[in-house]
Amino acid sequence: MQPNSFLINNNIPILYSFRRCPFAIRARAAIFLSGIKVEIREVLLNNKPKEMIELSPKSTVPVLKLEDNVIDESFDIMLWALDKNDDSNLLAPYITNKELVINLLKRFDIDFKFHLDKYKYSSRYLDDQAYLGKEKHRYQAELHLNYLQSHFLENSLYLNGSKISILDLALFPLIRQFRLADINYFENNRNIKKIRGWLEVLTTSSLFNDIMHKYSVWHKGQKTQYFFNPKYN
Ligand SMILES: N[C@@H](CCC(=O)N[C@@H](CS)C(=O)NCC(=O)O)C(=O)O
Repeated sequence: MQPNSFLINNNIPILYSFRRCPFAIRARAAIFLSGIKVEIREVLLNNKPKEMIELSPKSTVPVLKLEDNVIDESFDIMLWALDKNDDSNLLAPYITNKELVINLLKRFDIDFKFHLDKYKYSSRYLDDQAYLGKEKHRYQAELHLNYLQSHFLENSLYLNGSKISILDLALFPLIRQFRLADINYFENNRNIKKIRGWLEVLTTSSLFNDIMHKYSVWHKGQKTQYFFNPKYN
C-alpha cells in the first residue's frame, strides 16, 4: 500500500503543527501510523503564520491542508488519516462503538482539558471569577483519570484491550500534560497507578520519539520539511 496514492495532483498535504500541543501530537501519531507523508509547518502559537489563519480562521493547531479541503480538528485529522490506511487496526473501537469513543473524547477534550488548563496554568486564571484554585481543579481533572483507569485499564494494557488504538493515541497527549503540570505529584499518586504505567508505555515508545521530532519554525520560503514514516516512504 502506498499511503499517498490518494493524491490527485501529487500535492502533498500540509500539516500546521505545534510540537508540544496535545491535539497536534494526536494528529501526528495517526498520520505517522497511516504512513501518509505530509509537509510539516511548525508554528508558534503567539505568532501564527497568516497562511494558516487564512485556511482556518479559528486558528488552532493542528490544521491539515489537503488538495481540496481543510481539516482543522485534530480528531477529524486522525479519522481522515486512518481512513486512508489503518494497517494496525487502530480504528477498531471507533468501528465497533463509535458512541463510546466520541463520548470519551468529549469528556477529555472538554471537561478534563478545562480543569487541566486551570491546574497547569493556574497563574493565568487567578482573576477569573469561576477559578476554584489549583488543587480543586487538579482534583476535578483527576476524577476523569480515575474513571479512565477503572473503566478501561483495570485488566488491560491499553484502553481498548491488549492492542493500541485510536483511543490511546487521542487521549495520552492530554494526560501527558497533566503529568507535566507536577511530575512529582503524578508519579507519587498511588490512585492512578495504571494510568501512570499506561502513559509510560506510550511516552517511552519509539512512536512517541518519532512524532516528537523537533522541526524548525516555519516561515515562507524556507526549505520544505517533511513528516513521514520511513516504514512506508
Ligand atoms: N478542538 C481543537 C483544539 C486545538 C487547540 O486548542 N489547539 C491549541 C494548542 S494545544 C491552540 O491552537 N490554541 C490556540 C492558541 O493558543 O492560540 C482540536 O482538537 O484540534
